[in-house]
Amino acid sequence: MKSLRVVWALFVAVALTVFISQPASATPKGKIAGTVSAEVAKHRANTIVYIKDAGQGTSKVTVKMDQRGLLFVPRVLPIQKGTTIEFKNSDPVGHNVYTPDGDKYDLGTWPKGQSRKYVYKNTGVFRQLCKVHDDMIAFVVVLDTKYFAVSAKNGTFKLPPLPPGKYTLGVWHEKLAADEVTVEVVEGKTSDVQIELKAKK
Ligand SMILES: [Cu+2]
Repeated sequence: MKSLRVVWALFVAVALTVFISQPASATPKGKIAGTVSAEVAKHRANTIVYIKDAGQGTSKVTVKMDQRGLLFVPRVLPIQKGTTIEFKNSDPVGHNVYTPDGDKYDLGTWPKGQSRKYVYKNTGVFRQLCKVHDDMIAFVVVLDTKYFAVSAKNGTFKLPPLPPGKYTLGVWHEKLAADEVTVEVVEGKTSDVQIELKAKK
């Protein structure tokens, strides 16, 4: 029965290793979700809600922004500092990508099917414009946090799960403004937040 003991010992060793090497996935998390309201219904969409408590490092992900049907898609794109945006042209006409804000880049003009990349190292709001089409516009909002969300058409939003604690929420909208909101995140619960957009002061 020696072999059985060896098998048993191996089993225990493997089980222990698996148990010990588990990441601290039990880190408690809670949620923040809510609704953005505005007098004009269309303004409920595309509001960025984010955690203002800064200093959460940089991101290395790449996200896409398309130019399709003579529009930037999406119109509003929040990202964490360090993120790369790949600008793609899906239209049969040439499009340009430039911003007069912050870094003030001009990525040039390119045809359908091609793309260019830009790495965002600084926070801020970068209007995304096209020198070929005056009325094309999008907003890249570079944040110092990975906890952000964009409101849907009906105004609802949901932040990624985050550790319990007290947070201040910032709100960004291309035309309107809202007061800061303080919210407490409790483990295993969803904190409901109502945000009312008003005219910018
Ligand atoms: Cu264009």
